[in-house]
Amino acid sequence: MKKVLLAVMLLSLLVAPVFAAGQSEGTAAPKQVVLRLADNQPLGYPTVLGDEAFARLVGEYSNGRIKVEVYPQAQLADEKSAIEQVQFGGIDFTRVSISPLASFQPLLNALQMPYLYRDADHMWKVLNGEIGQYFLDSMSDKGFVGLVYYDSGARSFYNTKKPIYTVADLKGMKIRVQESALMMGLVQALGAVPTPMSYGDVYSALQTGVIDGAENNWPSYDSSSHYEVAKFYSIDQHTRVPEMIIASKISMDKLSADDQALIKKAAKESQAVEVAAWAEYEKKSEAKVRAAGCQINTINDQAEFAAAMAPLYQSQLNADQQAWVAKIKAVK
Ligand code: GTR
Repeated sequence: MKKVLLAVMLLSLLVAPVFAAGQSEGTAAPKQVVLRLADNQPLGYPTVLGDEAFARLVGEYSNGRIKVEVYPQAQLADEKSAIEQVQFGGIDFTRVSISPLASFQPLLNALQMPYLYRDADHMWKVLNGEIGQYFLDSMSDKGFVGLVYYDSGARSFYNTKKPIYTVADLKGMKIRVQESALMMGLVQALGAVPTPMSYGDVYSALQTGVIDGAENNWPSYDSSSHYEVAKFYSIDQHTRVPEMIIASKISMDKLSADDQALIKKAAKESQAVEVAAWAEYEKKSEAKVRAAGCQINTINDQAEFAAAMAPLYQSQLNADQQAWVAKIKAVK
């Protein structure tokens, strides 16, 4: 018994300094936990507003005991390395596009196939229903905890050269894609040349002609200032790629079950803030780039684009993912 007591005392001496931060000596004040969240979008961007709502709610539900610090604008890391660091517990949370996340959990590709959703309502029914929850839960096999989906609208092509009306117009164009095999395949299927590149490098690559174009939603086209150097935006809305906040499983496992639950609840509740901000920002961004003189055209024959990309449903997906796609399409 004495030995056990001694061991416990020794252990507490060793461990005490680690947990001492934020706890004044002699009081029973609970120790403060500080967790970091990385986002590659700037302050004021809808996802960052969502992150901040999440942080606020975590603070509220834990009576200030858990503090989530939001680091926007890729201050902590670019998107891919933020995911890697979350996997290793170096960063506690990150808000990312599920495109690069699918390199870590390929199942996610089933959620972001070209022209998969009939419209935004269909996507939200899927994401906020049982299917979406299954995919969030699937992240735990890979060292993550999937917390919530955020809106990211629909992505379209833009470039420095000319308006795109048909698939043939894209032929041979060098198009930057996210670091994702599916996105590479998508651009290849249209006869263009995919160039995977981190988001932060795209502006100068467009400016110097290393690439001819890229693809993204209105808010990113605006906030990245890509519209300044790539003036032709052609609305084909080839894909809706949701975004997700993931937590590090290593960080979450250090917390009590109650704390994990309050974090999950706060993340889910922050979705409403992001989605509302998204709707507003999308309109503002479109108006801003139009006013800045960008040449914007709508691609009338989206079916031509969809047909060119249809083989990806076979070539990029295994049987399991294909079965999920069928379930997603069946959601009414
Ligand atoms: C944006 C997304 C970013 C990043 C970027 C990209 O829509 O919010 O996280 O994935 O696209 O194209 O790299």
